[in-house]
Amino acid sequence: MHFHAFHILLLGMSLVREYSSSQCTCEEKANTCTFIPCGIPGSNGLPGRDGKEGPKGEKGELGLRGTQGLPGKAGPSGPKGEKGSVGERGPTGLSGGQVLLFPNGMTVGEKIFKTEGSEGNFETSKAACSQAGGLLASPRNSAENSAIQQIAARHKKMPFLGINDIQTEGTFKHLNGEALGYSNWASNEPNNSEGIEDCVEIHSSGKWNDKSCAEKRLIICEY
Ligand code: MAN
Ligand code: CA
Ligand code: CA
Repeated sequence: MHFHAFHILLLGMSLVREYSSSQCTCEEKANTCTFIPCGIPGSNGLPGRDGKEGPKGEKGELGLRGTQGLPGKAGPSGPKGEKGSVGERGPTGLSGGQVLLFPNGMTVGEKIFKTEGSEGNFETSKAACSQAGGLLASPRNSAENSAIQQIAARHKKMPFLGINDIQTEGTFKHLNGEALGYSNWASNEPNNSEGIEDCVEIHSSGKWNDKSCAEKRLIICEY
C-alpha cells in the first residue's frame, strides 16, 4: 500500500510540473510558480512597432525682450470737435470809441462826427472836410443832429451844415444833391434874410437858421 501511495504522489508532482511549465512563465506566474524552476530563456523576439508620439514638451523659458521698434507714422487727424459753449461776457468796451473821440467827436450808428476846433466859411469848411476824407456834417435824423449840437456846445461855437440852397433858392439839399428827408428849422426859418442866405447854421438849441455862406463857422465833419 505504501509503495502504491508513493507512486501516486510522484505522478501528481509530475503532472503539476508538466502543467506549470506549459502554462506559466517565471515573470507572469511568479506567485503561482514559486516552486517551479524556470527553463532556459529562448531567443529574443523581433522588436515591437514604434510607440505613439509622446506628449508635447513643456513650454521653454521666456526669451529676453527685444529692443523697441521705431514709432509708426502719425495717423490721420480726427473729425472736428463740437463747438464749445459761449464764454463769459467781457468787460465793457469803449462804446464805439466815444472815450477817444471826446470832446471833439461823437459816433452815431456807423457815422463819426468830428471837429478839429478850427473855423471856416462854407467853401473852406467843405474843402477841409473833403481833404480829411469826409464831408461837412449833414444830419439825416435827430440823433445825428443832436451829436452835431453837442460837439458845437463843447466848443461854444456854431457850425455850418452840409446843406444849402445855392442851386435853387428856397430848395435846400445835402451836398450830394439829396433832398432833405429830415429838417430842424428854427421858427420862421429859412427866411433868406436880405436875399443872401443860402447856407445853414445850427444854433446851440439844435435849431437851424439859413445864413450867409460867407460867415465863418466851426468846422465839423462826418466820416
Ligand atoms: C435874424 C433872423 C435870421 C437871420 C439873421 C441874420 O436872426 O432874421 O433869420 O438869418 O438875423 O443875421
Ligand atoms: Ca437862400
Ligand atoms: Ca435866416
